[in-house]
Amino acid sequence: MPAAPMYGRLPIVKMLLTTIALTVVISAVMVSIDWNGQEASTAAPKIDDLLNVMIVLSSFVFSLVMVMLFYALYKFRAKPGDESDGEPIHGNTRLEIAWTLIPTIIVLFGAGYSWKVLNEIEKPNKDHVTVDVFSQQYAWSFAFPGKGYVWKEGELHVPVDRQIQFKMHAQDVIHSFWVPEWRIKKDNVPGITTTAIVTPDRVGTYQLVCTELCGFGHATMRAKVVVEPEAKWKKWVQGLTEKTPQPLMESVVHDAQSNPTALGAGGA
Ligand SMILES: [Cu+2]
Repeated sequence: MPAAPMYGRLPIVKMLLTTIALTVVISAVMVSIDWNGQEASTAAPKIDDLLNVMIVLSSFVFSLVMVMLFYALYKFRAKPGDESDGEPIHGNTRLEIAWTLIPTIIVLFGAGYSWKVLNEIEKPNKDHVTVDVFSQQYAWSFAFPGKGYVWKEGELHVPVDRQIQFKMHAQDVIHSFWVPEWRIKKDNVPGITTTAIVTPDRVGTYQLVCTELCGFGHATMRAKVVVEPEAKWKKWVQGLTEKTPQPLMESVVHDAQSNPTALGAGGA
């Protein structure tokens, strides 16, 4: 190693083993924590796996930095009575190559893996149900275009094990659609249609949360979500009598005109 002679050779093997041991301990603790709660869509386990892999990689980087930091603090500490300045060090080519190459590999791996997961979870299915989502300060409402645009405010029902394509229409400011158990989050942007693709795979009652700070009432901008067997869902939709109000229908038409090919699932 072309460092100044006083530093001698670094105990690379020992440092690496310590780093790996620390990575194992930190990863075990961090992965054992249930960060995201119940999984209730086909996307959820894939997203949680991705998160766990990123936690392990982050634990490795953190451990490596900590081991090198504490080694340097201990090994190169000033001797008692030493008032001199530290030696000027020019650089270390091998170290610089390592700290460029390792993060590059980790980031590229993360990007590739995320791309793969995103492709899988956003793959459109021909046999899907379309639901229009309307967001405005501070309420959610829903329309079912396949069922004559019947409309419901504050409560969303969807069939289990069917792909749902949510077409989002913000009426005023940017809101964001999030059902934590489904994991998927999608911005609702005034003037364009954004799409979220979700396949709920667990029957139950959940909560839709606005996850974009949208004004004073943001924290209360919630809606009830019910995932139920398809026959039950069909009955619920048939029971809806209200048609989508005109201003909301206009936003559907307007969004489609200003954005003729609705943004794909990969959009905003
Ligand atoms: Cu909102």
